[in-house]
Amino acid sequence: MMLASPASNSLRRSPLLVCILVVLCIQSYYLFKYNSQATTRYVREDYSSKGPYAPGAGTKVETVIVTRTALVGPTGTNAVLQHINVPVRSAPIHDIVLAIKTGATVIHARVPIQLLTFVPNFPNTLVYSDLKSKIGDYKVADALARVSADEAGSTLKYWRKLQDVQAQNDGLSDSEGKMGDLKEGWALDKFKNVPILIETYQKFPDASYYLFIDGDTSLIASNWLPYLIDLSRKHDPVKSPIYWGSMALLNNVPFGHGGSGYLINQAALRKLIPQDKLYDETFLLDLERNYTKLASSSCCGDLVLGQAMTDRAGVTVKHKWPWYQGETWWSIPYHESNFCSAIGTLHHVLPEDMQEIWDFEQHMLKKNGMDKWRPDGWTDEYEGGFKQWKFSDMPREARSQDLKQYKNILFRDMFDYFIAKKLPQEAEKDEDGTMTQSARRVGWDNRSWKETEWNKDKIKKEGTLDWQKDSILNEKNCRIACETYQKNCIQWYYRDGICGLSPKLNYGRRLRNDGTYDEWKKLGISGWIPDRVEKKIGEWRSKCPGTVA
Ligand SMILES: *[C@@H]1O[C@H](CO)[C@@H](O)[C@H](O)[C@H]1NC(C)=O
Ligand SMILES: CC(=O)N[C@H]1CO[C@H](CO)[C@@H](O)[C@@H]1O
Repeated sequence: MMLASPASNSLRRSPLLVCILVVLCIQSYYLFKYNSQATTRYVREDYSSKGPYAPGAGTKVETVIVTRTALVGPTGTNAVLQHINVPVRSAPIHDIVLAIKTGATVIHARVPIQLLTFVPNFPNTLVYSDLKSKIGDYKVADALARVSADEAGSTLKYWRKLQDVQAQNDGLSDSEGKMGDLKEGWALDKFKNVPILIETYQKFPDASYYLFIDGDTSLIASNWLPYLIDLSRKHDPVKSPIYWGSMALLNNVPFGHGGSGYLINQAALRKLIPQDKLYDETFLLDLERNYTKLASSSCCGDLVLGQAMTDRAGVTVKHKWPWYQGETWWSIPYHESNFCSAIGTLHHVLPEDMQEIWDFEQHMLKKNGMDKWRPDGWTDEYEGGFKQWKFSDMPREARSQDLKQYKNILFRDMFDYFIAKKLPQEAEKDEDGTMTQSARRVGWDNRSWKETEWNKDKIKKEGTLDWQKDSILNEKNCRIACETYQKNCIQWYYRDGICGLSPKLNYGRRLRNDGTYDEWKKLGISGWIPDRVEKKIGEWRSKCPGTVA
């Protein structure tokens, strides 16, 4: 007797059904196979071995195909690893080399998010740390590899320690991602800037521009192409030297602040390192030794670089704030002086801020209708980097294009996107029930103290007025100082004996404390005067281009 299920019975009876099932099986096999390969494919240059500018590389670009495999569930659904949205990317800029400086103890906390957000817009990017390593497919160079030990002195102890730790698996980071002693890491940092400059120039001697930033610097990537086109029209990058940044001054040495980023063009680099000396190791060693020696008795590497540019190249940094600036969205003092300006760089950017800034850029590109913008004369070959878009030799169309049509992303936009809705809006009652003009936040630092800070020492100065003396006594007096005695004050901050008053708008952030309300109060209270804030923002906004007053 044969036991047969109804299904196998019907199968036997219907060869057509069998046939259909077999076809379906084969089809789903191929579907599965196809889906598990190459859902997303992208091509990028292997800049770290031989960039398109490297000697001998010619115009041929070495490429690495990165294939990302999607996980395919048994039902054929792509479960994870898919891009949720196709990112909006502005044009990649190949003719600028981006050099990121970081350190082994912070690299994993900072650099990966840079690589995932704005870095792909700068295909020729080099990452420098104090320990050779990799992040994904990106090579990380050791910026100290060429530093002269006899000039650097005892600080290099820590560098050797890092290498021992790496070699012996001695715990560069613990399971919570905390790493080493930051202070020691900082001591090495000042030796890096000049060697990074030398190596970056050697790797890409034909680039028009070199932009140097830190691991906690963010760029508004899309603003950079129109910026560099405009700059190149005014100053030929191979003939007219440029060293631009946010100028700082220490011991009378002017220099571009490192975290804010500084831009150097080829003409300026040639003045520091003549072209015929580019591979002259004796010359380069001499140069490096001179500035390593200077670094060992100096505070910071960006200052040493400023000194080298001034002394040897005869090029002094030009102050180009706020395009280059040292704050992030919540620490920027928004004011008439920056509100309508385009943003080039942001600094002290926490990893989570970096993601938000990237989201903000994508939002603005779409909002401004600039997501598909390309300069006149741009072709697919430039897009892929197969043909070099040289700023020193741009297509004629780009030279005469009206760039005023381009809508840059402004500080105003950042204020609107991040802050406008978050600011406390409602003026509050005082402890004794009287209405005040201020909205407050307890345990919050809005950084008003960065503008005018009244404290115990400052009120001792001759000519201090009574309201200024009183302002440091308590929160109420500080608030009244802002509301009543300073017409241009729009926000205040009070903490034990410190009263900060500011005519600029700063959002700030929560102060860290796990304690009680009273302890929060000790940490500080921030107040804004909503009516004045609204009025001021309105005034600043009316001055932005395209704004009807
Ligand atoms: C290094 O310093 C020495 C002594 O001041 C100077 O003669 C030499 O030209 C410098 N070399 C470079 C490459 O800066
Ligand atoms: C987080 C932060 O920036 N805190 C600052 C608060 O204000 C005091 C001065 O009043 C600064 O010393 C802190 O650094």
